[in-house]
Amino acid sequence: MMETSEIGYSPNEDQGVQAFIRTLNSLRNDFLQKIKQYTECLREKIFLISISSISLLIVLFFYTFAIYLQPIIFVDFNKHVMSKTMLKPSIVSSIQEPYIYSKNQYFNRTRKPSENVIAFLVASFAGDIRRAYNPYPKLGEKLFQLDERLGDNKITDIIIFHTGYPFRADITSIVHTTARNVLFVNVDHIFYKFSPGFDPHIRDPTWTQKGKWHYHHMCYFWFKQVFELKIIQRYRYMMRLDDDSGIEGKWPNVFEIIAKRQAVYMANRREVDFNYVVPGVTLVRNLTVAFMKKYKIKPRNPDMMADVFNHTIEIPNYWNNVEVIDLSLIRQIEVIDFMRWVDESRGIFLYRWGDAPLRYITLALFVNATQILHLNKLGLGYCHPC
Ligand SMILES: Nc1nc2c(ncn2[C@@H]2O[C@H](COP(=O)(O)OP(=O)(O)OP(=O)(O)O)[C@@H](O)[C@H]2O)c(=O)[nH]1
Ligand SMILES: [Mg+2]
Repeated sequence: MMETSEIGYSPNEDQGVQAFIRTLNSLRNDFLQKIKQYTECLREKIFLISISSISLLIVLFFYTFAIYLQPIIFVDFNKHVMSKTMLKPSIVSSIQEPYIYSKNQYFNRTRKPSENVIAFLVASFAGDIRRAYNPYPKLGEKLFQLDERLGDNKITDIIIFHTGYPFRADITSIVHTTARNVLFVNVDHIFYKFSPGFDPHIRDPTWTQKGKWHYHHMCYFWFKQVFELKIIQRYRYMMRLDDDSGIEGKWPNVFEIIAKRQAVYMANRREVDFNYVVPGVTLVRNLTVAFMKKYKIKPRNPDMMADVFNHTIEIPNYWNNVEVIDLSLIRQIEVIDFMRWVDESRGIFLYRWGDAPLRYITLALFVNATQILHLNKLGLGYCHPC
């Protein structure tokens, strides 16, 4: 105290300093407390931001992945070639058809299937397609004509592949129209399928007839699916006839002719699909080239293959509203591989590659010119529409 007095401090002044120091200490403690709270709060926020960023990154990753998996507008055929699944040998798959109704069953009789078959595809009357109609009355007329005009002694089975549900009256009227065995085979279980990976929900077709994708399904059916059906495996030759087409005049037994001439295809007249009508149809050439390269295939029919490649804006086809085909062709491994390539390229759904040009290319790849017979050269008449 004496010393402080000596150096000029009074006791009151000392107390004042201490109070000031206490205030400072308390302020400092408050400040540190606030800093601590703020740091904790910041840590919480950083944690939340990190979680949000990680979630965002995960979402972005899956989004990019999903985009990558979407059908590509231009099919990368080289990548296709490298795909591991491509190297697996193929086998004919035989999908069991769940609903078959046959005339034999109707008359409660047993009869062996014929060697060959005449196949139709129709849409049963339904209200959920744009142009709903009942195809069976007209089909009945077609079957009657076949009995009259085709010289096969009315022994060839008829298969009516159909979607939906024919009325009982439609079935009975058909089975009484023809002397042949008739089988009604429901194909709902396959008809509405798409090529693997194709998303019909987010895409619009370049071509629509009846329903949005119906025409594409029809092409897919006649190009590939029909040959995978179990019921088809028992037959040797298949004649396809559309319900809007007909045979005219007297036809000989075309199945006998094709067998005798050791042919594998009976062709209708040549037509073309123009790229400006069917955008993307010419892209089928890329797939064909990649396929030939991969399997080192020299086309068995160079003229037909040249026809595929020599016209810039068009792809040729045989108008296969009517055709006769040796089913053993479609059972060959390399032919099945080609069909699978087409399927996996998704070209049928992306570009509406028709079954007719695809069949033409199949023939160009695997069938000699001498193995193809032509209706016009045989003098066989045909009508469409009729
Ligand atoms: N079940 C079913 N059958 C169909 C459908 N579209 C076509 N078809 C049948 O498939 C066959 C071929 O169909 P079309 O409409 O004649 O097609 P296209 O032959 O390419 O066309 P055109 O050359 O004009 O005759 C016909 O017998 C049709 O009845 C469909 O959406 N569902
Ligand atoms: Mg037709």
